[in-house]
Amino acid sequence: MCGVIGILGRSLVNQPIYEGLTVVQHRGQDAAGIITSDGKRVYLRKDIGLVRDVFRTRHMRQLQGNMGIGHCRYPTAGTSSPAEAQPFYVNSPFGVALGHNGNLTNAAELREQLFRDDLRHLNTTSDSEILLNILAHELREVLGQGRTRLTVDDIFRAVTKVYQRCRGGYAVVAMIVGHGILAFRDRFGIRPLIYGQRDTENGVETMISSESVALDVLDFTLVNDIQPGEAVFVDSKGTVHTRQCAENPTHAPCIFEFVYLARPDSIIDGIAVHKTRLRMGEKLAHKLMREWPNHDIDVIIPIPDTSRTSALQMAYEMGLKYREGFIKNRYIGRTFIMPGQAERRRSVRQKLNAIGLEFGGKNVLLVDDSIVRGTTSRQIIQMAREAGAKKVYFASAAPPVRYANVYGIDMPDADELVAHGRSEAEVAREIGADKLFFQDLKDLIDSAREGNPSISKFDTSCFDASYITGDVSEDYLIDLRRVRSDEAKSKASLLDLGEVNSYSYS
Ligand code: PIN
Repeated sequence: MCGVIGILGRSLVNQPIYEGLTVVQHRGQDAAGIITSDGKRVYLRKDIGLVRDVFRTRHMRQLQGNMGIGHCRYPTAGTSSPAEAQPFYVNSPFGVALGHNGNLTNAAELREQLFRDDLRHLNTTSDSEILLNILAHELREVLGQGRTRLTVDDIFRAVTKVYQRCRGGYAVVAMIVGHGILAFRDRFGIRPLIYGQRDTENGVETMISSESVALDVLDFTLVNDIQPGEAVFVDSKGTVHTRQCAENPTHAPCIFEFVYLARPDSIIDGIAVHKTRLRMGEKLAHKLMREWPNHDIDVIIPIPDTSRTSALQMAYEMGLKYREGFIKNRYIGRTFIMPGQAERRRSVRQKLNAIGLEFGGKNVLLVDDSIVRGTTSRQIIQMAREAGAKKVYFASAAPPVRYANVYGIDMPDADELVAHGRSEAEVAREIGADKLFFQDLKDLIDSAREGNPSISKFDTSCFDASYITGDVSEDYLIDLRRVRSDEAKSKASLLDLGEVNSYSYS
């Protein structure tokens, strides 16, 4: 997953883009980049690392101009190297830069097309480079011969072509030098994208962001979510143009944003993430009480951080004590987004420590937002036992994650998911829980939908294998496995040591 920011301002945008990126940093901590333009030149800084480490004062000084886009990245496909950091830039037509969050499901076919038909060479494994080159190609096509400026119509026609060619889940910010900032979101609206405005003494500024929380923090007022298949273009004078550019747009946002990815203080497609997590806790509590009316749970303990909201509401509904029993070392990265099983295993112990007196002699219900690989869950249950718990029960605020995600979440391959091919009882055994409760998928969907009843569908593919784009074949998943396995990633990063990227065409 990744975070994107775009700003068309009335003064330098380097600082607000930087600040916006720090707010969406939870979406990707592997690499960061900002590209700005003063209408004549572009200025780009990107590298591996956290936003605060990638940008130094000397870089910020060079990022001149009133428009720009920024990106923070975790590699969902491809490798981790400076060359794969976003935004990407091509110099024709005009100079176009692009960053995105998501994953293309027809990337292989598009690569071939770009090389054979559009005569464009790609030099990385990133889908962003594909999207950028397709956008640039289509902008060139709509422009035709002899014209030297794009009209708003041209830009929207080019986006229409991009939608016709690119399948999958993607939320894109782009900058067309001398023209403005462009943002668009796949026709299912799988990945989130939102925009807002603020007044300054020099006029109105517009900001695009993966999540509304960045608008809040930078004092922008939310205008709207970019609708599935919609494109928003902010011209260099600051006027906002919007148009529906896709055929048959259907809204099916990714439900995992609400489970774990998004910050709780964000509102996505009109749904407050925090409230969704409260409702998830409420519904899970009711399920547990239905299935186990005479439970002997003494205390509910969240596994920090995301699960706290649901765990608190569970405790409230069940009339039980809620206690913080695990203390997190906040100076360590999130387990979910650290490549490599060995590192993952080591990091859990460094990351969490149990407060013995909350566990001693008690039957505890541990609550987490989800169970993915099950490795952390297993170790945490073990920690609870070592801290003296009598019985360790476990509740997952999400249903069992059983299938790969192909729309931009760095979910492991299905074989690495503990619930893949296993019943709930088998998962309980695998992770060592005395009892295990999963959220029902219907309850998860209702938890989100109650926030905006006009959304009738969500992408729930990692729970039920129903891939909303309808083009995910077994062959595609096998190919994905090859790219995503930990082994593939570690091999790729070895190849990248020289920071040289190449892509060969058969
Ligand atoms: C962790 C959020 N959350 C914790 C991510 C662990 C699955 N894992 C998904 C649970 S935090 S495992 O709140 O951001 O710290 O099933 O793969 O072991």
